[in-house]
Amino acid sequence: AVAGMFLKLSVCVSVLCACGALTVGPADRPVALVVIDVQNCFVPGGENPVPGGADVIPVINGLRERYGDGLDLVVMSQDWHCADHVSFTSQHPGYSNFEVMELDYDSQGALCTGPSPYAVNCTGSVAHRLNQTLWPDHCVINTTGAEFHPQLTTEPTDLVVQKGYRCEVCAEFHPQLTTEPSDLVVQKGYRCEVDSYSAFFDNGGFRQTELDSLLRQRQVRSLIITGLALDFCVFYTALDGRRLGYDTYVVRDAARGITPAGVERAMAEMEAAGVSVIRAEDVGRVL
Ligand code: VGL
Ligand code: ZN
Repeated sequence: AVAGMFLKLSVCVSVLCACGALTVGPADRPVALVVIDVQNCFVPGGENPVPGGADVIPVINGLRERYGDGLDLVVMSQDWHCADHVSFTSQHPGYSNFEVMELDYDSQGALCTGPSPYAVNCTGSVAHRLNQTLWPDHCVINTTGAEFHPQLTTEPTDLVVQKGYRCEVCAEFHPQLTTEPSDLVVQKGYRCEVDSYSAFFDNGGFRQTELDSLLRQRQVRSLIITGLALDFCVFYTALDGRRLGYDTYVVRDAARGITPAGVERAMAEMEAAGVSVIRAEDVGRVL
């Protein structure tokens, strides 16, 4: 990334020297490719599939070939849920997949809505009511060290049988997606009691991921956002990116949505918020 920045800086400087009047374009500061949630759980065959989700992979792999050539950083986000995450239909008896329920939180972001086991630290006054779409279990953190629920008593003499890890490789990146050690990986949605569509904030705006500060440290100006799902995680990441002051682009053919109506609404809201929707073939103009 540093080499890429220097290369770009020196090219800019020499162009400026050569033809003084040229204005410094948006590419005078680093550009990040942001790859949202391209995980097995979100492609057909996974637990929470986005129609055509796998089609974004070659497009994204192609975009990242410009790394060092105007593209300075690749950010990968992962939906990274507790097995009993509040967004899972399985946690809400009587509800169905894709139904929307209301979840109440206090001012600190503690869940006040029972009967979730996480609704224990609420101070009593509801400060936020969030609409929560309920999803099939997906993107469950897969470590053998996954902790027991804090309210569950455990004893060293217990015989522990680990079972029911519903998606062994679900939270891993899709195997056809190119990844590099220099990628910045952001795991989101690991607070069990609140969902997190955006790679910047949870859905209540209670907590921030480290993404914004990492991008600021690297002086990133522009975000090129791709991935899944266009009407949820890509959409909210793009709105937050714009709100945080980044020049924000969404690559339409490097993203897929869950529903056509959702995609239509997301596109309109993004454009209204100042996010540019572009095509992969136009990314060169942004770099
Ligand atoms: C997503 C639904 C639930 C996404 C994540 O990545 O768009 N959608 N969790
Ligand atoms: Zn999720």
